[in-house]
Amino acid sequence: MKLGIVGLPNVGKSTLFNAITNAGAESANYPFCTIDPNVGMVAVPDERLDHLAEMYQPDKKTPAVIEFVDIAGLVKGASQGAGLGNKFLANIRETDAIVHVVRCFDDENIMHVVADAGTNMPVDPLGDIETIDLELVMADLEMVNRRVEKAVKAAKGDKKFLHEAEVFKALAEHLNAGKSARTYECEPEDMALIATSDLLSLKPVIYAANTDENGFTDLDGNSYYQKVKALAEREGSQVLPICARMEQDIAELEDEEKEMFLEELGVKESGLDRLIKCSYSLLGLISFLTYGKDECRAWTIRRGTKAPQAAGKIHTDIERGFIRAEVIAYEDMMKCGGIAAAREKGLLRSEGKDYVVQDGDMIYFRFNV
Ligand SMILES: Nc1nc2c(ncn2[C@@H]2O[C@H](COP(=O)(O)OP(=O)(O)O)[C@@H](O)[C@H]2O)c(=O)[nH]1
Ligand SMILES: [Mg+2]
Repeated sequence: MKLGIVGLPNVGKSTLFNAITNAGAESANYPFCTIDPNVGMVAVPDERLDHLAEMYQPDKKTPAVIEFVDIAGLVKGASQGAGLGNKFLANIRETDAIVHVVRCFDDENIMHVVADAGTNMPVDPLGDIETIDLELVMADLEMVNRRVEKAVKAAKGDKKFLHEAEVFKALAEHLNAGKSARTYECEPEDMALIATSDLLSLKPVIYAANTDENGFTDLDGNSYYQKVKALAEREGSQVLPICARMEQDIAELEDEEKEMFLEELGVKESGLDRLIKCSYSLLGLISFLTYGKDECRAWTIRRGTKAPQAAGKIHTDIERGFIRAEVIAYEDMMKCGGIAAAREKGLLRSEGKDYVVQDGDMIYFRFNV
């Protein structure tokens, strides 16, 4: 799973990205790393996994991970090739969702750049969002127009392509009005067809409103943040206040120091942890857990995945030779105070190949190959 961090220059993308990769580097037992300077992996925080690891003291504890990409180079005109233009857009195309960092802080020492690098503009979160969105929409429009042309041509040989041409023509009109594919409304079958086209403006978005320390402690009084929040509500997107600079500091702390620091701030989780969790659920992802002396691990699946396919995440042999899944819900295990106690109460279930795996299921797969 891959998330692209996008936004105008100087809004705090790299600061946030550095916080993410720093946090990753600290976690033991997993090759978190900066894969290349712009790609980093981070563990999905999961108290359930932490607790299982405390119970089992396994040789290895492996969290679920998400990949983040710091995508630089987007300015006004990128879809026409300004900045890093097309290279940047290609990078976004490869992601599953977008974290759109929006500048919600004042600082006269840091230029607010919209188009060309030499001009400082007043801070304007909604204007920034519109600028970025419009570039994505313009890039999409070009793609959709090409798709219409192709479908029209194909329809000459086979009438079934007429419908496809109509669907994309209607979408092109929507984009042409400067609106994101995300907000386009149509029949589910048509949307499924549109979804095959890998559009940038169709990707789910989280707005990360980057405030400064003061703005972060008084969000109600932070008019920049309030504007972004209202916009996110209107378009049904997620919004998360974050102070990238502070996150960078937090990410450098040891676990214990981190807890103390957060306590002082009066928050339970760092903004980064919230961002990761929010991204995870935005993508429709859940985790199931495997446990034992050698390894405790969280595995990522899409909501709705059935037991054999979940097993296939561990190994294709387990999917192929799937017999059954022995499942305890983590919550049940906790209520009983342990696995043995949960089993005695009959809470360890034997599930077959049609079982839809739930978030927090602790699973032992029986298989035969
Ligand atoms: N005052 C202030 N400066 C910030 C904040 N977040 C980032 N910056 C600064 O803004 C500048 C640009 O940040 P950077 O992360 O490189 O932006 P990018 O171009 O979006 O990657 C850097 O000097 C950061 O230290 C913040 O919350 N408050
Ligand atoms: Mg940067």
